[in-house]
Amino acid sequence: MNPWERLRPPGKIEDMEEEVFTNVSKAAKRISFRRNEVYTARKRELARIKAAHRILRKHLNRCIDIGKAYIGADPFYRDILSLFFKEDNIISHYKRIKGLSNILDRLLETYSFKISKARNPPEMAKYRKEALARMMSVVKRRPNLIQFFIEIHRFASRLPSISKETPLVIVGGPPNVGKSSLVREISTAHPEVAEYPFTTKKISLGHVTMNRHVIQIMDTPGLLDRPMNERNPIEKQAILAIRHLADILIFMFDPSPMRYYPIEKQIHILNEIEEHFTGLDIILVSNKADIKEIDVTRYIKEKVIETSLLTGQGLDELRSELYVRLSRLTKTL
Ligand SMILES: Nc1nc2c(ncn2[C@@H]2O[C@H](COP(=O)(O)OP(=O)(O)OP(=O)(O)O)[C@@H](O)[C@H]2O)c(=O)[nH]1
Ligand SMILES: [Mg+2]
Repeated sequence: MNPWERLRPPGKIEDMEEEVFTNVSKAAKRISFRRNEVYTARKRELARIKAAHRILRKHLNRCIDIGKAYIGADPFYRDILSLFFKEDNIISHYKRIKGLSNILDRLLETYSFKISKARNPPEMAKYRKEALARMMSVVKRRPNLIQFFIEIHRFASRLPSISKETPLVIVGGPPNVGKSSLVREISTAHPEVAEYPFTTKKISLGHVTMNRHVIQIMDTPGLLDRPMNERNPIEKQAILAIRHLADILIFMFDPSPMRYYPIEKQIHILNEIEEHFTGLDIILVSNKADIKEIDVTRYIKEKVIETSLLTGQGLDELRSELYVRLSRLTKTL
């Protein structure tokens, strides 16, 4: 499960300000005249500051929930987030938001007390204005802090929702080999496909039903032929997905004249993955059989399935191979 998918982001400061303003006046209007002017004024002023507090607290609570979700998230999600946001920042910003919430609570308490003790309506109005200004400035003085949580939410809530109970197959390999095309072809997902490399910048998840069992299949950004520690955050998403989630990796080659890398480099990427993830179950696929120029099997001892997403060649073989491998997993079928 993606712990952010059901969370709402905090509003932008301007929107919060507007929401506070409308709710403050609504809250006062809801209180009709009772007993006498002083009594009514007091009730209205208290309602106003409570409304402001409630709205601001709601938005800060959303930030807190986003931070809490990070702290409790599965390591996969935490690692993916740390590629784009510094872990220390997430934690320290989370703590600062909690601090601000306490300040807001204290302001409400202090001014509720002042308003209840004030003797006349002008004095109450003065305290209410002061309270609203101070409450608003708690958030207005920290626009970057709120913005940080808006951005984390924007990124995190769009990450795929992964089930730990269902088998997960990752489709990986060099750029432009047809990873997204395969995921589109065999699963419910519709990742973007284009004739140029580096089209996929984010992981995405689809589902495939096989003999009434649902499995997850993940598209990943292309991997470059370079050492693990030189990979950029886009590629690292693929690596993290393999590390944390992969039950099986479908590694694809491009033997066509349009290949981004010569075959030796494509194999080198595979070797690096194998070295890094010993024991990982890998299905090798040589795609674009319809325009193949190179026979990958000449370079590799292991079984390689030849597929074409244009003609459908090899897809049934790939499906049955996948099923056989999945049947060996304990968590599955
Ligand atoms: N002829 C032929 N073209 C294919 C085949 N599979 C994919 N393509 C084409 O190859 C290009 C790249 O396909 P993608 O599915 O975007 O490749 P990718 O591996 O996801 O690429 P990145 O996300 O950029 O790493 C597209 O123009 C596809 O239409 C195939 O089997 N045969
Ligand atoms: Mg792609």
